[in-house]
Amino acid sequence: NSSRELAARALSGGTLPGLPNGHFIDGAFRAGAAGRSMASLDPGRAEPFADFARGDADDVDAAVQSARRAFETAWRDMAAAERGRILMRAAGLIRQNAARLAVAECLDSGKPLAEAEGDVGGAARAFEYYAGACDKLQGDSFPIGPTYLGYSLHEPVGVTAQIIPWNYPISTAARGIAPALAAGCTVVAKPAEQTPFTALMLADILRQAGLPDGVCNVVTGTGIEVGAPLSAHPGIDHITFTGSVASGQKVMRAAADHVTRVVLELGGKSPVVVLGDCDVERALDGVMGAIFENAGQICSAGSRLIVERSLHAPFVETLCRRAEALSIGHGLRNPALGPVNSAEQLARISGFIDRARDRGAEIVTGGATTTDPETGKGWFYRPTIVDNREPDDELVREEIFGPVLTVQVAEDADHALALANDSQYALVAGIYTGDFSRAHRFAHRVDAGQVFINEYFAGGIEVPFGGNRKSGFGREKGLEGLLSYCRTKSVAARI
Ligand code: TXE
Repeated sequence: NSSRELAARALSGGTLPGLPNGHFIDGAFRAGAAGRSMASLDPGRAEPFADFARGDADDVDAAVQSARRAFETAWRDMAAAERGRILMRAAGLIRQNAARLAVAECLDSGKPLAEAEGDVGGAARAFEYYAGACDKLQGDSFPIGPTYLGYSLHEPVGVTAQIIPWNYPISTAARGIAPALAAGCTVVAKPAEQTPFTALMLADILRQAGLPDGVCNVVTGTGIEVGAPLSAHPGIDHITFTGSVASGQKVMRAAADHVTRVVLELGGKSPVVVLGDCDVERALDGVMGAIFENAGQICSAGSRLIVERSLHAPFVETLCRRAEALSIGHGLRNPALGPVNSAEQLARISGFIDRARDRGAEIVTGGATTTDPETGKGWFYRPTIVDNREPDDELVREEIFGPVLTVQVAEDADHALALANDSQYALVAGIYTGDFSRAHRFAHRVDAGQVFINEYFAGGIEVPFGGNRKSGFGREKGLEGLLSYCRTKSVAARI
């Protein structure tokens, strides 16, 4: 199919010709105020493949002003059905441009091509879902007596900032931009400096779909030079941030100065509980995907396996065999496991494992860096499993953000629940069991924003997503994600 052909060409040419270079402000690509640029690196080869604009506070300011103007003159008061038509056209254009978007995503992030294709499909779904929701944002009426009229309106909050990480660039952009636009808000998006291209391409697609100039702007550059001035800007009314706890805390502090609303989607250390009565094949597939998809660089990765003692030894042994059989290579060759995103991530993962080795950890498979077998290049880490970890071990407590699974042994379902809840994070949790009651008892008692039963990562744009504890707060996706971009105004009248 066309993305495979385009991938083959990008692989031999080392880049994808025609990638955008410039910020997208007020409906057009333009160089930054300071005219600087920086390079994006292909993680599969550890080499630069394209330049992009390196923005600063002046570019942020231009984008916020453009978004404010567009909010007041073009978007807030457009008929909701017309907003929906534009978003639906954008969904169609995302699908038409899926091959280019997937190859760009793959070069930028390193992820396997099939996963990038899945992310692009998910981005189109987000626009379809919220396109249909634009004209259903209805308020309430209130029973305050026969001589009164009381009702509420869902107004758009205004200009929103979207600060996006490098692990799911297009899907995180889409799941924030689509509901913001549907609610009648305008957008200034800042993709991660490691993965700037698909957000820019998405903004251009929205223009082609008929989005008025200035409604969706994208400023590229670093967290310090673009993200920080964006989150501190007095013209921003709402910030959606996805990234590390440390950067999320900085964003929240900056937002406090102007009492700006924030939604924070931070890290995770999510448990996958496997009980002795489960469908073992299903659980094996689920655990493999939970930790090795996107090389484990997923906020909701299932990085803590908690397995009942009766299953422990054979389950871990089969996992090891499967992990060792995963194909490794450049994302554009569509392996099972691609590189990690950066040299920094690779060093971080290696650091965790080297320290664990010094503590005498049982690294039952993996535990080493590697390279693309075809070229000897790239930032790769072997799929790694560390058995019999204690709850207070660094590997169990900290988000590693790589293909590293820890194993803890549970005596029974209650013990498994206690281990699952013993974390500073609470993003998602998974359970594999054949017992319906046990599954739902776990779902009620586990601390998580989303629970997966018998299929890890089940769900889609329809299902609210977000965390508790240090995983953040606020919910994206679903209708709750849409309401996050609205503020309620109630009206009471004596009649
Ligand atoms: O994240 P940052 P990093 C976790 C994961 C990873 C670690 C470090 O554990 O190993 O974070 O990754 C922008 N004001 N996650 O350092 O810095 C930045 O430019 C405003 C989990 O790359 O949080 C980028 O656009 N913005 C995670 C975005 O924040 C700032 C996804 C995320 O980068 C900023 C990524 C600032 N002061 C990493 N500093 C998840 N939840 O999925 C940086 N940024």
